[in-house]
Amino acid sequence: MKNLKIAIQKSGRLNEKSVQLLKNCGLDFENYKSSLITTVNNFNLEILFLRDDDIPGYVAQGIADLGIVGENVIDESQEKVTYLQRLGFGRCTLKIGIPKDSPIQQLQDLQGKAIATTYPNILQEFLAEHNLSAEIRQISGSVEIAPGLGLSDAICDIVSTGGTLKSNGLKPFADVRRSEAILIGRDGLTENPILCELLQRVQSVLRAKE
Ligand code: PRT
Ligand code: ZN
Repeated sequence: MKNLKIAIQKSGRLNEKSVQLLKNCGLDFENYKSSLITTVNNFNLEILFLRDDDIPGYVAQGIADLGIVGENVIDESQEKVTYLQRLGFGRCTLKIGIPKDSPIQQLQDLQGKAIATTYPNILQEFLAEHNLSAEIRQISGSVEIAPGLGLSDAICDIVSTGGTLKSNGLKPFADVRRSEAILIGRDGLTENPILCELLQRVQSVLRAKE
């Protein structure tokens, strides 16, 4: 039977738990840091190690059959993929943050303001849902320093402990969306027997953790 390919994050916050989940499923593979693809010795699966941002696109195009990635990244990519299983790790919330001494008090106060983010699509959707228009300043990282530099009135970024907001003189203002790691698949894969076996193993690993 033809191997399936699963894309996981190469390095970063989801890498270790993604690798651990696959190992807990009984999959035997070498986790070489330098190789971008590895074959599982005892299962019809190959593992691709990618930047998380590339995973939804690879899966949507069918270059990978499966992927493990944060919901925030899936949403922002606007790629069409199938949610197969919520994985319960990588939990975080995309939030709007404002300076501690900001005059902004309610959502309406964001009208016409500048908001810095690496998530322009999700932010745009959130603003539209609330009938707001704001200037979205898309930057590629270190979003939390933007207000202090005068680049924006607010930010929209991932928060987990809130420590980064705090240490940059910001406070959480509104929740935009929650996120956790998700096992996704390309469309039309659901009947595949290799996937069915893998999904059963993933679900029993998750159940054992409850
Ligand atoms: O290199 P690559 O592109 O693959 O990785 P990346 O740098 O884009 O992502 P990475 O590894 O930082 O995060 C991968 C995924 O983990 C994210 O897409 C989220 O789904 C999830 N996740 C969970 C987080 C966090 N928690 C998190 N705290 N992603 C980012 N952060 C950052 C956030 O951007 C902010 O700078 O941590 C900071 C805030 O953390 P606190 O604890 O100070 O609030
Ligand atoms: Zn990324």
